[in-house]
Amino acid sequence: MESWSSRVRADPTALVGRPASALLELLDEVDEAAARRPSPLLVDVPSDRPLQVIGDSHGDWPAVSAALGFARRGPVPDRFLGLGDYIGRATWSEPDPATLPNGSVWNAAYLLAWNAVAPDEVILLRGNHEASRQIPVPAPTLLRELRRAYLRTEALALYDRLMGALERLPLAARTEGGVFCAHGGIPPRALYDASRWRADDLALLEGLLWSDPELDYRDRHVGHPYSSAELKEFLAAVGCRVMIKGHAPGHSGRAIFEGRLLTIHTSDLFADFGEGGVLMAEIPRRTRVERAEEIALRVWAGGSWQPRPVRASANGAASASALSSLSDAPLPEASPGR
Ligand SMILES: [Mn+2]
Repeated sequence: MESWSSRVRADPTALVGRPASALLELLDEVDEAAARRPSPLLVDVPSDRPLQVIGDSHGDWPAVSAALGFARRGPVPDRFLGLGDYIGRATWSEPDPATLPNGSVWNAAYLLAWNAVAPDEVILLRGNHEASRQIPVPAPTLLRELRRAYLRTEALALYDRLMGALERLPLAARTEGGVFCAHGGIPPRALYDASRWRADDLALLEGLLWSDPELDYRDRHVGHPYSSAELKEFLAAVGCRVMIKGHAPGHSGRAIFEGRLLTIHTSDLFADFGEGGVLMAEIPRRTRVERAEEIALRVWAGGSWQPRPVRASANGAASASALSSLSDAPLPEASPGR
């Protein structure tokens, strides 16, 4: 019989309605593939092909499968990179809302299956939600989604296996052309030198996975604001000139910090933030990228990916509405669906 990993690659919902043994079989294949290859914290990505990048997807597997389908449309697939936060629907309703669609489970299974068979072409970084057992996030939903999708008695074991697979993912990537990719921010200054990075360093996790540019900073209980000057200094230390990230959505789709920092989100949850839309970014096949405006943005509209130029705002502030409902920030009373 065809493996579960190949069935899920063809259709992320292949697991829907199937017993837990199907997901476990898939995770066995994912674990075996991971055991066969090195697991660096910082991945070096060749710039011999375009790199298609997605931001926070939070269970929006229709957007993610459309993005990966675009990256793999040609005979030689573009490389593809996920900036983390594949899980967690952040519905904020308690205890188990009927609207919770289990999307985190199918999204994570789909991406892990692709990463297992094509690790050099489908690169997945960790987001703060993938590190939520090291640094907790408020109201995470993966366990609740698993309890809806499977028998309650099976959910904890599945949660442990799925989180275990996600916790192996690298923390950051660096393209040959000089684009640094991470979920949220930059490490503390003592860790600008990536040879000092250690897997169990919580300060490293906090900096890369939780921090926000000072323009979007709002206290999330963890993470630090970073300035344009600090970003510039860090990028020079790792041999890069531009950074692409997800996480704080206030400037999603817009370049800030003098064209050095681009934020994207790839989820219906964040379609109203920043410049708006479900976004994908193409880092061109180029040996030297100097500015975020050289990155090609696409927005999902009417069933296809439409080009949209990257706009730079010198140091413009995020809109008040964006700042008032940052994901993972302390929550306003009424924020349905976030
Ligand atoms: Mn995040």
